[in-house]
Amino acid sequence: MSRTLITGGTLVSTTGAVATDVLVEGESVVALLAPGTGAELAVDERIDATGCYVLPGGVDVHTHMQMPFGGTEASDTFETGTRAAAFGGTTTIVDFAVQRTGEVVEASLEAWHEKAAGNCAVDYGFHMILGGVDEDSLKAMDSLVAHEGISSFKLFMAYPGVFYSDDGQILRAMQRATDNGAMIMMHAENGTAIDVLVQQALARGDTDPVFHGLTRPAALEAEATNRAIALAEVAGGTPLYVVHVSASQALERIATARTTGANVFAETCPQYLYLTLEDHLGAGGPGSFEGAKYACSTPLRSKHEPHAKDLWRGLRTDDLAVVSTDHCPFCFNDQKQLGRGDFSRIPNGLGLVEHRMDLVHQGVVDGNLSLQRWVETCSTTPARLFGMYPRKGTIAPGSDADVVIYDPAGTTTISAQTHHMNLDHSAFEGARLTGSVRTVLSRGRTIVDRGQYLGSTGHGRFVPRGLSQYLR
Ligand code: DUC
Ligand code: ZN
Ligand code: ZN
Repeated sequence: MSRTLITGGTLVSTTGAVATDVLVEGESVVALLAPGTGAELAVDERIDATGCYVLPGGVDVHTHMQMPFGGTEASDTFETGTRAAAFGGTTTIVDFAVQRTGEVVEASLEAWHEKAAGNCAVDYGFHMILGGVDEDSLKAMDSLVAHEGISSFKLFMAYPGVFYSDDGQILRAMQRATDNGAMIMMHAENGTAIDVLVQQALARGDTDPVFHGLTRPAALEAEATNRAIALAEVAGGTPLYVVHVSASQALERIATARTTGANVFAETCPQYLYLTLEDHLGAGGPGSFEGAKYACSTPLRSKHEPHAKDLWRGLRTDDLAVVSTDHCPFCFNDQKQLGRGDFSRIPNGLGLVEHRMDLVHQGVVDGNLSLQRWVETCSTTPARLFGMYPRKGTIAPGSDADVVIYDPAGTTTISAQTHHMNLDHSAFEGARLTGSVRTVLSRGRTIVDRGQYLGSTGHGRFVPRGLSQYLR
């Protein structure tokens, strides 16, 4: 079995940053050593990490590779999307397998396995979207938890006629999850009220991309978040994870629930920390279609309100436990054009899987987050929340040797010209960030080094997951 010693770096974990050497044997970490003490060890390779952070590979628990949505399909395949993830220091993704109304859950899961198997550059797991909650899908939840390594289910309070579940269906799925231990992930927006606002806007002739955001007000995210929390309580304390939180008011509901000790958790995404309704969704002003690049749901929020500041605070206080990406890319030149003249037809989603680690590290540089919290929100907690710890999310003897060597003095410039996602634009075009991914190991194998891809399609394996390890 090949042995690699990573020397000279600073190991960053949830508890701090300590000069440590890391010994890898085969696919696993086997020892943490005081700096320099492995000089006599027989190893096949020494990686000099002097001046760099050494951190557990990123875990992005919210991606949609090649998902059919909005009349088209997300433009990254498992192959292109996981390779891009690797370049950005993410070594595990958890993607959403999709069951639509009328489909058999197990068959939908199998179809997702077929898309991913043999195509991934990094390891991957699945959550299951339940687009149809009925007797069969409720039963399937038990079997997926017990036998398939799927321990989380996403429901939608938005998108009536597509993925939407009503409150009765949500309650029933939550009751099932209370019994089998699964996590319910919630897209919390009041979809039926939003649909009314959308129809009214279109009838007025308000068709620009900015109306995508204006018809999805923060109050309707907060209302749905509150309702999800109440339903989880009524269902007996179901573990609840609110996805893509964008609004201060929604965060406030989550924080309140957490003060009662409820097992309520939440994530946000980089777009909500940096991009705004006015400057991005409203880019170019009236008549411009540029903002379509930034149409995602939940939407970007107003820069005149304290959403981004509150979200950074939520990350510091753990009311937001995770930063994921909701990676769901659609190309501007064809796919996003579906919504020209009608914002409601713009395929919803941004492509960000490659840049999450860098964008959140920039928060460390800017003083919004500690170094430890960067690792915690981007790697360790997502692994724990979704039943993959300590195999993922930590550098410790026995864990998978998923390791990122990160140069805090490097620079990353984001551009569609240089990124690796299958996407013809970037939501962060031209952004210059402090810090850069230097080397990435996935299960002991170097898959990225100084901008060179050394991995291979099919290296990534399915990760069966257990129940959440982050419950209170
Ligand atoms: N939101 C998005 O922006 N894209 C995919 C699905 C979702 O909920
Ligand atoms: Zn969603
Ligand atoms: Zn999503």
